[in-house]
Amino acid sequence: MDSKKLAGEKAVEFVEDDMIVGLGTGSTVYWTILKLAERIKEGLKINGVPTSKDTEQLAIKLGIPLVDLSVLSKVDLAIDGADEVNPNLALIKGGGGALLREKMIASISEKFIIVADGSKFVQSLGTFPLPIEVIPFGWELTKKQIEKIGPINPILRLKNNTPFITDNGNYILDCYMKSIEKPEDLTVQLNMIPGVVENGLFVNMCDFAIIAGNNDTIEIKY
Ligand code: ABF
Repeated sequence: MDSKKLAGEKAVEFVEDDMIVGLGTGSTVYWTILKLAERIKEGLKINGVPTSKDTEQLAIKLGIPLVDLSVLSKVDLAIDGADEVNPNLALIKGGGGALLREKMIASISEKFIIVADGSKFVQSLGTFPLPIEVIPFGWELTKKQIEKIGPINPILRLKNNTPFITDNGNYILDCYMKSIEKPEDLTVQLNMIPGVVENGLFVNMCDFAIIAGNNDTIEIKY
């Protein structure tokens, strides 16, 4: 079986009746959402909170009941993908551009589960470019401020030769580094820069990661 499908579907085993479930974004959690919809048809009672407009549309299409984040103070369980996962379960997320809503929902979730195929599990973060969401106003200045932190090499993300716009109307700077030695320090440094809305480092947030390997194997990393 496709390893994204295997990891994505496995996460549904942790969903229970009456939970508020954070619905992540991306091609792995897509399988989680499909499976959840199946379970709902069989009688599972949950409400979902989508982390992006794409996920919201998918959930509506599949008949998953949704609840607005504004009326919540917590989420029971959030399930999401990642671009990189290290052995401490620090993550790079945001390759799909949804990192801000993903982080907002993960931050109020009692449990946060990552689903990924084995290629995402790395010894050290940073091979995947770190996405940073910035406000369009003065983004060039924000980029210069980010560059002062060190050799981070932020590049404006483009789509069809124009800036990629997030669901929140912001831009993304993708940062090319060799490796990120201290993700907890870097996330604080980045978020202190005015103009930075959020960065794609998720540190001390993930409770466990469901990693699917070849030959239909699954490993749960705590
Ligand atoms: C989202 O989807 C992101 O934070 C991440 O960029 C991506 C995960 O990749 P995939 O599509 O491979 O699941 O969760």
